[in-house]
Amino acid sequence: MRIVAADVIVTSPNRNFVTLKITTDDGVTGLGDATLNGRELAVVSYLRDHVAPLLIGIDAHRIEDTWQFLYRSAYWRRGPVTMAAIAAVDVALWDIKAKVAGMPLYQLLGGASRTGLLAYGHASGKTQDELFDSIREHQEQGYKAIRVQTGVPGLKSIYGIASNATFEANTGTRYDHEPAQRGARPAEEDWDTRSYLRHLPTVFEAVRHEFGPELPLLHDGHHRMTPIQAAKLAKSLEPYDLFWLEDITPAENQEALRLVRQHSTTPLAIGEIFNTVWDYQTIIREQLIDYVRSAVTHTGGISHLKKVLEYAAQYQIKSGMHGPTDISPVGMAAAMHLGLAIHNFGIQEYMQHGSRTNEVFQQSFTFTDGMLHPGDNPGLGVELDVDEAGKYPYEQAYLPYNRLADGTVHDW
Ligand code: KDG
Ligand code: MG
Repeated sequence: MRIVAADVIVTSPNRNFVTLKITTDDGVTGLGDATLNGRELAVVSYLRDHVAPLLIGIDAHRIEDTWQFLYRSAYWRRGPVTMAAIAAVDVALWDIKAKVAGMPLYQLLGGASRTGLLAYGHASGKTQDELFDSIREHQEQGYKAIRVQTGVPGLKSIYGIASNATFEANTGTRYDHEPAQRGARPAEEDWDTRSYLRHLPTVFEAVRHEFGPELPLLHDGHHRMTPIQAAKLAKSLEPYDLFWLEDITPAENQEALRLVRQHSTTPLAIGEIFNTVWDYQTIIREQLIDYVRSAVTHTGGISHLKKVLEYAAQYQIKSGMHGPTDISPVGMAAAMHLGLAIHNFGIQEYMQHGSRTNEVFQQSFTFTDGMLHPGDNPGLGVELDVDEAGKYPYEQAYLPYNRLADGTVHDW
């Protein structure tokens, strides 16, 4: 079964997505997500100009060999662009193999280890009232675990707070459709770590008081603290029993988490911007984290992320795969098949895509009573409507960034 075509499809229904579609000589097609938020076209070029021509004629069943060929023959290893491109090829080939086998992909990964995947959604509010409303709204949608992000007094706009969210009247869904705002330049936000560190514990105290001790609560620090500030934050949130505290320091410095561990038992999650097992070497071996945040889309696909998660499993570290709206439905389905099959699944992030995205990508995965399931269609269970995708050309969009009061550019 030889590959005869590898097409890169860019579409922007509610936001930009890059999808690789591989076709074999017997007409089977497979999809892979290659969306790199804010840098989408770099991956498009990598795939179109350098990878697609190499795929023609390859045996589509040789997934591991194709992975190793793309990773090693390039000479230039790792990095988000390379690993997103390899991920798209890998996932598309798994999709094809599972379709040919007539099975949902999770069956080829070892079969189901559970009946469904616990998902968490994003609640947020500038004020306490808005935050409480948002938590209730998520509970009404079925979410059994909730990420809490809050405004900070004195700061005008903060990433991940509801001003970015859009309410879709036709579906009744609120979704964060463009944290990467469309436009020629990134939006500028403000930041003050000391105010944030003072304010956040008061918010979690109020949330626990209102919603009780059972509800799993998560929080994302978006890489903004120094190691000692991160340690202080983890310690101050300990009484509120978080499910996890995410990205408390910039990800490059793995050793930073040693200091945090010395001061707190708050569980830690990191890795949404990591792309290989090497990025996890210290923090897995030294047990400095509790959850691996990598997405299939950004970590070399199912083949590589499965290896990372098997390594993590030896240290009782679980998965917490990245699942914002910039992971396409193809990438989300891949995460669900992998999450259903592995033993050390922890939780899956799930923000809901907008209705135009759902028309472009027809999906068989389900979200019921707070649990995700990839469905039982052969393959990934996602198909791309190419005509529908063609209605929405690429639009330049960037994630916002932040500056301190004196104008200094701060960590993401
Ligand atoms: O593309 C980056 C965003 O998706 C990211 O900022 C979202 O931090 C995020 C999360 O945890 O979903
Ligand atoms: Mg995050």
